[in-house]
Amino acid sequence: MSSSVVQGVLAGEVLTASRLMRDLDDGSPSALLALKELYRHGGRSRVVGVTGSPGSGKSTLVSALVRLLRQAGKRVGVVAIDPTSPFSGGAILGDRVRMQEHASDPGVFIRSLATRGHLGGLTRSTADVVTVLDAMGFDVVLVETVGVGQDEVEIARSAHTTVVVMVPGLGDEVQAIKAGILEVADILAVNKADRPGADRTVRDLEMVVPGKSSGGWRPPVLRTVATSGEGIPELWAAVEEHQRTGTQGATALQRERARAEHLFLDILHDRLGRVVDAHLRRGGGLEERVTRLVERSADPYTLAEEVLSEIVRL
Ligand SMILES: Nc1nc2c(ncn2[C@@H]2O[C@H](COP(=O)(O)OP(=O)(O)O)[C@@H](O)[C@H]2O)c(=O)[nH]1
Ligand SMILES: [Mg+2]
Repeated sequence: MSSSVVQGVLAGEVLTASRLMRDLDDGSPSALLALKELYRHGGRSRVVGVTGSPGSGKSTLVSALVRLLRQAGKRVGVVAIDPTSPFSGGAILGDRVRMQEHASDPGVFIRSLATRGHLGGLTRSTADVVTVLDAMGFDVVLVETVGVGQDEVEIARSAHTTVVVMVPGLGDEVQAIKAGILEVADILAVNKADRPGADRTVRDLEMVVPGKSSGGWRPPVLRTVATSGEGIPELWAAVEEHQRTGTQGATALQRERARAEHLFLDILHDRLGRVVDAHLRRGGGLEERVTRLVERSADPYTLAEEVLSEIVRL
């Protein structure tokens, strides 16, 4: 089963890929086997993260980028992550509507992920979907995430280039600094630049973006109007410029190493966590240990060491 799935994904079969993504979500062992093989066929897609507050226009911007890339003959995968979807279904539906013009285009693959109800965490599911899209041969994979919370920052870190989307006049720049989102920005897009206050926001952001990195890159602050497509070619030119800067010297390799290390450690920590959970469930030692903690007849540090030594002995 797994090898026909692998062949199908490598051949770019949409149905095979969709089924594999669903099976991965369900934790299917044969899907994992296929993923293991697919990873080794990947590494060619350029992964671009698009992150920012809800309503800042990320989906519209992604859709405009898809249009531009399709005109240039590129095949594009899109991963849209939205925290509100499991409750209403509305946000993902909204994204689908915004991206509807691409829905029947065979050169575009759109996958929506909900942030809740996922096994193994959002970062992992996203990474798995990106691995599949990469193996399918998409030139570019755009990952849309809401720029709040640790998971989203982690996802931004796993992209080759991360675009942070802001809007004029909301004091967003201050919030961005607080949330640490500027640290992950390779490019800042002040979207809704058709609204008042865009100049001011661009100026404010230019004052707070970090200086040049060791690779010689300083995040540019660009204005976009995602609804009209204004500034979108310039935005993509900046993405390409960032990737070119990265490919001179060591920075591209450093980024690739950081992405690989990040994914590897994430999987390892996840697996170790599962080993610990399974051990506690099997041994039934959890309840009893909690009782001792509450009674203060034991401390959590010693009990954690005890559990680890039990696992290592196995
Ligand atoms: N005026 C204006 N509205 C925009 C622009 N980009 C997006 N919007 C609107 O902002 C709303 C939210 O956009 P959406 O792409 O769903 O934002 P997301 O939540 O960040 O994905 C929609 O009504 C869009 O039509 C823009 O550049 N200018
Ligand atoms: Mg959206």
